[in-house]
Amino acid sequence: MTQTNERVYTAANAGELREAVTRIVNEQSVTDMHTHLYAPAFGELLLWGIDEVLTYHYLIAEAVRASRIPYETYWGMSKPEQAAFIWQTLFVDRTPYSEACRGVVTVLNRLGLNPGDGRLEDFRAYFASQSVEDQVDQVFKAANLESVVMTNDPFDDLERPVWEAGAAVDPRFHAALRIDPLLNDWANAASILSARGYNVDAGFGGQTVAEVRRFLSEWIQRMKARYMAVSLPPDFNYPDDTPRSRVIRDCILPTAEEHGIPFALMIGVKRGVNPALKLAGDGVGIASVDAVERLCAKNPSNKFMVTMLARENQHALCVTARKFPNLMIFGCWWFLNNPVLIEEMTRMRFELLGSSVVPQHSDARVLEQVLYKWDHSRRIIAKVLADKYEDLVASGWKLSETAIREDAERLLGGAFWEFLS
Ligand code: FIX
Ligand code: ZN
Repeated sequence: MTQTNERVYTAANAGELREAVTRIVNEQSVTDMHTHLYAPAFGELLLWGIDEVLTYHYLIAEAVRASRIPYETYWGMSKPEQAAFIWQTLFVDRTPYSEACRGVVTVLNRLGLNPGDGRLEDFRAYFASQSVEDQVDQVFKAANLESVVMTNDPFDDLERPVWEAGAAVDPRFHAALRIDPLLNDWANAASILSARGYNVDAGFGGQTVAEVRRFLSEWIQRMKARYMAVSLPPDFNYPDDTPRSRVIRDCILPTAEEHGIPFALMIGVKRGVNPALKLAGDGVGIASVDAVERLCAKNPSNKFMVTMLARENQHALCVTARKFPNLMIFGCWWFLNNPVLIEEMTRMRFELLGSSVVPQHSDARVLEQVLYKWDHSRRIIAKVLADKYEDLVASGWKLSETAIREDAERLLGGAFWEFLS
């Protein structure tokens, strides 16, 4: 749509496009549709500050690898000692150009601290002078974030009581009902539900299906969950004769449809490849996109959001999204969240799906990480978009600033909200 007097780009002024796209993408606020952040009402579950930034599990893996210290030595340290060890190993003894390290540098820079010459004690002093509420406001503003979606686990004993107490949750933090135990550890989940008063048994006898659906419905309503989500191993298959398929078919899909919410599947994580690294010890495996195709084909009244962890799965996943309007693909998950792979995936998705994709989520676990994750990703999204626009105007199209704004809005949040609505 073109408005009068607005800037229009054609082959003649294509040289000015890149600057305009960068500006517009930077001005566009973001809905971050998958994070591990919590609203301040969740107290200590909301991680923030330099020691948390430095002890991110991505950095733990890099520091233990670089230093070759025994795992027990690392885990035997206090959190401040771990943070100081990682700072020394990855930022003082080495040049911090890995993506996770560069992320810390960007965070410090965006907070007005001096990553190059600064000392850890200076950074700590800055964070000690902030209140968590002010820090949330400041970080949301600096990252140009409109809202984030949390990962909310009704099986977590720290999180559950906060919901049950009816805590007032900052409206910038939306909920997502995360249900990994139901799908990845059914026998255990069934016994937890049974202990909590649901008439559930691991053999699917009696009221099990209705009771699991009651559990899901209660939590969707209590959290006002925007979607249900699970992470799955590379051997995820659907349908098959496992309890996982049964729970998906009989419990999750009908409940998701009843509440009009999507089911998000994050496929391809090999949990605990190196258990000694704890949260940092998960790996990746190539999965089957056929299972996603079958889910979408057999359940046209359900909405699915899918991200896959293996680079090798990305092309087939894009093709599947072209076939199924009830599938939204999202984000460059975890080990894919590096510039080389974000650029490759974003380019492929734009070429195969236009703006019908959620190109990125942050997966931030620590508040300040949204500063780097969005800063780095916006830069790549703008770069790829400018490339596509340059090709388009060279082919004869007239591109208005309004059209660029509409694309940026869709890519940084609109496509997600539209898919939910
Ligand atoms: O399962 C997930 O949501 C993953 O994103 C996490 O478990 C993972 O540890 C992570 O933080 C990746 O970025
Ligand atoms: Zn995650």
